[in-house]
Amino acid sequence: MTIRNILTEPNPFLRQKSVKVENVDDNIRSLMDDMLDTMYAAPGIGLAAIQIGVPKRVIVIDLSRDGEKKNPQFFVNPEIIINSDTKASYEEGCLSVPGQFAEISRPDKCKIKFLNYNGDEKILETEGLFATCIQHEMDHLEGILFIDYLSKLKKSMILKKLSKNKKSLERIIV
Ligand code: GNR
Ligand code: NI
Repeated sequence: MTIRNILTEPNPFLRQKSVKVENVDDNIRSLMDDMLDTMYAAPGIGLAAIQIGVPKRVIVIDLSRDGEKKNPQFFVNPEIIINSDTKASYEEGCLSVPGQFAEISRPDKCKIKFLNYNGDEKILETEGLFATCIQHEMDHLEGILFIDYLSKLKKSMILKKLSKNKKSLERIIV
């Protein structure tokens, strides 16, 4: 179990499409363990493998609150079966877009099919924050970030801030 470095925008890696996992083996389970540690350390409620530089269709999510029992959930090759027509909007953030938040509207319920930690096929109906989070993570598998849903102006303002922060960080490190 290792805490890995999280890639941040702008980084062309984050725009890559992740590939399907052929077999949920010990290598994939080890990746999921590292992702969970990385997500808890950040801290965040979800993480896609591409965020630690691995372009595979793997997601971890834990929506348990502080002080509650941890509830890690693993999703390999997730597919949306049905999205609701009704939308809900949540203030989203992303570990790959640090310090930036915006209201994003998405279907408020979605039914997904995926493989779990053991490679068993599961179907799950999600709503509320869970539905938002799984859709946010599934976007990462396609190289999409929540800022892509914003107006050109808002998006460019965020990207400008991120580049500025990255440059000042580099100055501190160098
Ligand atoms: O930690 C996270 N919080 C969050 C809040 C609202 C909507 C989505 C998220 S996911 C984010 C972690 C992350 O970047 N996952 O890719
Ligand atoms: Ni994210």
